[in-house]
Amino acid sequence: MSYTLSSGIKAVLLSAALTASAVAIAATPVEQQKARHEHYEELGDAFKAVRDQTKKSPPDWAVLNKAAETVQKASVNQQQWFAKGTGPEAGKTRALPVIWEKTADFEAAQKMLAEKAPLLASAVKSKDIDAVKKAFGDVGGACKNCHDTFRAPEE
Ligand code: ASC
Repeated sequence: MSYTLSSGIKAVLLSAALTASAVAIAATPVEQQKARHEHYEELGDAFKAVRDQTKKSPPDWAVLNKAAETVQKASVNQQQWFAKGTGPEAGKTRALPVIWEKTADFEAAQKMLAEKAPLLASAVKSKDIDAVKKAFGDVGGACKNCHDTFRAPEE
């Protein structure tokens, strides 16, 4: 026996599944801090991988491509990592309270990365090393711009 589901039922099931996963992701503020930390470590590692490759001649384009895609994915919807209540009030973090005080400024800083990261990914795809180096510099500028204001310096 086989069942066919209407698209309406499918939509309901899909939305239920997404809600369940969103609940699983939500977790406690401390767990969210940990997930955020790991996520940005991964972004940092990918960024460093790009840097390493820009110093090689020729670069490993496959490594570059994977890293640039990781950077690009991470540039999308960064706000998801900064839920209210996940600042220093929740536990040890370098995320500064100003993130939740000057939200428009914070979102502008996120936007800088969202705009630069795709340029890095497309430069890699076209194997244009000069464009890769330029885009890498711009992406690094976006990282730094945000960190300067919204992240506490390392202890
Ligand atoms: C890194 C890293 C950053 C950026 C930034 C670029 O390797 O961890 O946050 O580069 O320093 O200017």
